[in-house]
Amino acid sequence: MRLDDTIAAIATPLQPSGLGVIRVSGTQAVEFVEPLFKGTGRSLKKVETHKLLYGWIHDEGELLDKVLIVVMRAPHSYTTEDVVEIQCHGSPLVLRAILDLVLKQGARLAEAGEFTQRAFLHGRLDLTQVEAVADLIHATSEVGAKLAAQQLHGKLFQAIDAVKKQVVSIASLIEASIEFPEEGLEFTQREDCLQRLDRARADLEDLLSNAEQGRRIREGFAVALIGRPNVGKSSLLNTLLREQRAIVTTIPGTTRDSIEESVQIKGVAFRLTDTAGIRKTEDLIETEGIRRTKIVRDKADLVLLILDASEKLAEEDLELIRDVEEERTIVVLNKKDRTGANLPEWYEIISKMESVLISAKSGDGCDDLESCLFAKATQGGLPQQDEIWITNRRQQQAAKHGLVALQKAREILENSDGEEFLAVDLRSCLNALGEIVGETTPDDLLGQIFSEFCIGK
Ligand SMILES: Nc1nc2c(ncn2[C@@H]2O[C@H](COP(=O)(O)OP(=O)(O)OP(=O)(O)O)[C@@H](O)[C@H]2O)c(=O)[nH]1
Ligand SMILES: [Mg+2]
Repeated sequence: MRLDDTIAAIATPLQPSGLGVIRVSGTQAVEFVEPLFKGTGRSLKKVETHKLLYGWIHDEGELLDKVLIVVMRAPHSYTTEDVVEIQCHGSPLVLRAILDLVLKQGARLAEAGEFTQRAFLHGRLDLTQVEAVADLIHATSEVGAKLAAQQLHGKLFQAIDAVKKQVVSIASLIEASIEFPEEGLEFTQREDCLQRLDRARADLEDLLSNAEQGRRIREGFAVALIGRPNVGKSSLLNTLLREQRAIVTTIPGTTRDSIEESVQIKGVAFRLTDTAGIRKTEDLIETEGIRRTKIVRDKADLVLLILDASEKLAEEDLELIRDVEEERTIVVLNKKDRTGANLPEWYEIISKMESVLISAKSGDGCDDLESCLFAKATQGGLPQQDEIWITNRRQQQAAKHGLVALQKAREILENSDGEEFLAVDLRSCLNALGEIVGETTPDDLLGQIFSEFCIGK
């Protein structure tokens, strides 16, 4: 991708809104916007950096919109290049017209994530911060957004950098001893190296210990709503979403395909999936639906097993009860309104499992169910203030590789065996850590990360 030209894009959504922003970045940013702007003050080329200017954007004299313009001169901008941002009214037509004028002046339409990519390539953001930008934009929960903000602030970069520095210090001790092999590693040096290795290992293990939970917080906990037909799965989905999202009818087998929607409970995101009711059927579409249900159930972080408390247990219910894994399941006893708020007579069968009596129809008991979901999801911990967690698989995988390399290095050092290979393991650890922050990340992976950004970011 080129770095030497000037790029432009609309940075806000194309929907009627109060404000819209067009962003221009590159050495000719000011030059391209200057002829389009009529302000009260001096020419854009001479104005102070970071100062808001009021005026009009015009197309050869014809007024397009009243705007505020800010020039941010290199290197004090998001991309570290000269940046001009035009704040106009959030009209999709006006935004497109202004962007077209900037492009006509010679700017190139930016690709998805290209502003952020420039910030990364110019060293203003490391790769964890780049990912944090995307995470913050797409965050679906308060806790997820807070973790992304910590990462954007550079906390994960600092944590990884600290481990890297320790590994570098060990590597230089070892490399010195390789240069003078007749001297070898002295006892005190070996002890020193071992201590440093253990500290680096502990720090990395610490970071990794919350990674799975961090990923669930970022993505939202996957919750599968399962049960036999007609127990009220779709009704429950709608009640938890506070929206009539799924079709509900009295006919068993209403839901054929899985439906996924996100909901936030006490600041944590849950991805609820309503599924086709499980039963024996000859119907081809329903059979496929049931096959999908089982996949959703097996992949879910948490399962809501829904039973109709107003009826006797059916063979399908018993089969489902037998199949569930207790630690990730909450049994939902639905249709409380029909039982006079009494537990069903068969309650004994599920009494050892966590259960909540609710009415999906009236919403009665759904607060308790939400609390139960929240408690179960956060058993694995919640980030404390200022705490930094790894939140994506890419970072997690690389950190694991780093840890394995450190463990190998430790074994070699401990057994005083094959010290010539120590440097190899330490370098492979540094390589893995470098991948997390973007120093040694392969180009295709970088390309993939930026392609997932929106245009204008
Ligand atoms: N009285 C009462 N009826 C309910 C309750 N929840 C659901 N129902 C009714 O039960 C019937 C089935 O509800 P659904 O939500 O479609 O059930 P489902 O489990 O999604 O069914 P399938 O999609 O066929 O698997 C509908 O008539 C609902 O109105 C409840 O809490 N109380
Ligand atoms: Mg349904």
